[in-house]
Amino acid sequence: MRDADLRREATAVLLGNWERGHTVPSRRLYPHQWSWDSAFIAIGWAHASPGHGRRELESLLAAQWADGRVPQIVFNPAVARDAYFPGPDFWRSRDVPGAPRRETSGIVQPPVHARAALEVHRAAPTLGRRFLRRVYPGLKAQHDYLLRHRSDGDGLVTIVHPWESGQDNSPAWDAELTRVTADVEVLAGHRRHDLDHVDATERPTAADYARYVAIVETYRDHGYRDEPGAHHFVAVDPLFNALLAWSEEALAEIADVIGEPSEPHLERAGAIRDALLARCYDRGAQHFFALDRHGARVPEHCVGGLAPLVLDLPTDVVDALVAGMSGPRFALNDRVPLPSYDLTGPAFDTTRYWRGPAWINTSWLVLRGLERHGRHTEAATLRAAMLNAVRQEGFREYFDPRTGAGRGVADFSWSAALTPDLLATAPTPAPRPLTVAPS
Ligand code: 9WN
Repeated sequence: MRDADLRREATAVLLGNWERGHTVPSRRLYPHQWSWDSAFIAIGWAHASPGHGRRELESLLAAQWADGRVPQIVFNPAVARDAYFPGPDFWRSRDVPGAPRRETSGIVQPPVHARAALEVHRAAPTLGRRFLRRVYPGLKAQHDYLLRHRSDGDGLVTIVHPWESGQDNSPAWDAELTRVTADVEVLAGHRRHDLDHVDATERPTAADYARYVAIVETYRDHGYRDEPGAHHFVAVDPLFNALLAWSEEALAEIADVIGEPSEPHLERAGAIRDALLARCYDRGAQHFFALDRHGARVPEHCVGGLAPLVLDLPTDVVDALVAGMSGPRFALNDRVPLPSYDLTGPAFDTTRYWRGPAWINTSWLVLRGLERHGRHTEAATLRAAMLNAVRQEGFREYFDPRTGAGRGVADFSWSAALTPDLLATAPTPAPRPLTVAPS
C-alpha cells in the first residue's frame, strides 16, 4: 500500500471514531474518552487536522478534577450507562466534591499530554500560541497533582491501580496484585462487556478483574482522596515516570512560548530522570524495572522499562537498553513492533494483551527515544516494523509479538493516529552511491 493511501486510511479511522470533541479509542470496546489515548490521538490529529487535536486535549482537560487529576475515562453521556464496565454508576464521581460535572473515573493514566499539546502546537504554531495559553494551567495542575499527592517520597510518583499504568495486566503488577484479596463474586452484579468484543484469552482473567474492582471500591470509599488506607495497590512504573519527566520538558518549552518561567519544569524533569536512574535502573540487568510499594525492583523485563529512552540518559545506559531490545527478550526486527513483555520471560503470553502482544504506542515511545539519542539504524528498523504491522493487519489494537497477526479490536484509534506521524518523520533514505560506468 502506498504511503498516501495508508495515511488516508488512518485519517478515516480517526474521523470514524470522532465523537463531537473527542475520539473514542474504539467504537465497540471503548466508547468513551480515555486519557492517554487522547494524547496519542492528538499527536495523530496534529498531522491530519490540528484543530481536532486541540479540541481532543481541551475536551479532556475540561473534565479535570479540582485537585488537578486528569481522569482515565471521561464518560460520554450520550452512550448507554452500561456500555462499558466499569461505567459511571460504578465510579460514582458525581458524589465526589471537586469532580467535574461530566462523569469520569477516579484514577489517572500516564501523563503524556503536555508532550501532545506541544506537538499539536508545532503543527500550527500561529494559532497554537493561544491554545498553549489555554491548556498550560491544566497541564501544570495535572503534574502538580501527581507530584504532590502521588509522590513515593523518594523522587518518583506512584500508581495506585494497574489501569493507571495503561499496561493493565503487565506481569510487573502480578506480585503486588496478589496482596489484594478479592473474590470473583464481587463481579456477580456486573457484566464485562469487553468479552463481547474480544476473545477472553486476550483479556485479563476474572481473578484480575475482581482485584481491579476491589482496588477501586476502597479508593472510592475514601472519596478518591490519596490518604492512608485508600490504596490496596501501590507501585512505581518506569514508563509513567519517564512520561511525566518528558512532559515536564515539554511544559518547559510551552512555558517559553507563552512567557512563563521554564526553569522549574526543567528542574522537575531532571530530578525525575535522576531518580529513575538511581532507583529503577538495574545495571546488571541493563533495564529499568518497576518498583513495588517498598521500593524494591520487580525484575520483569517490560517494554515500559525501555520508555526512559525518551529522556536524556548517559551513553552507557542508552547502549545497554539498545542492546537489550536487540537481544532475545525484545528481538528488535523490521516486521513486528516490540513485545510488551520479555519473549523469554516466565509470564510471557502471546495473546493476553499486556503480557506479550506488541502495541503501537509503546513502540512509538521507544522510537522517539532512539531518535533522541541518534540511534538512527535501530529507529529505522523499529519504524519499519510498526508500519509493516499496520500495513499488513490494519490498525489493530495489538499484534501477536511473534507472527505479527493483528489482535484485539480493529480500527483502534492510537494505532491509526501514530501512523501519519511515522510516515511524516520517516528520514529520507540515505543517498545511494552513484555507480560510475566503467570507461
Ligand atoms: C482500561 C483504552 C484503554 C487503554 C489502555 C488499555 C485498555 C482499558 C480496558 O484500553 O484499558 O483502561 O478496559 O482494558 O490497556 O492502555 O488506555 O484504549
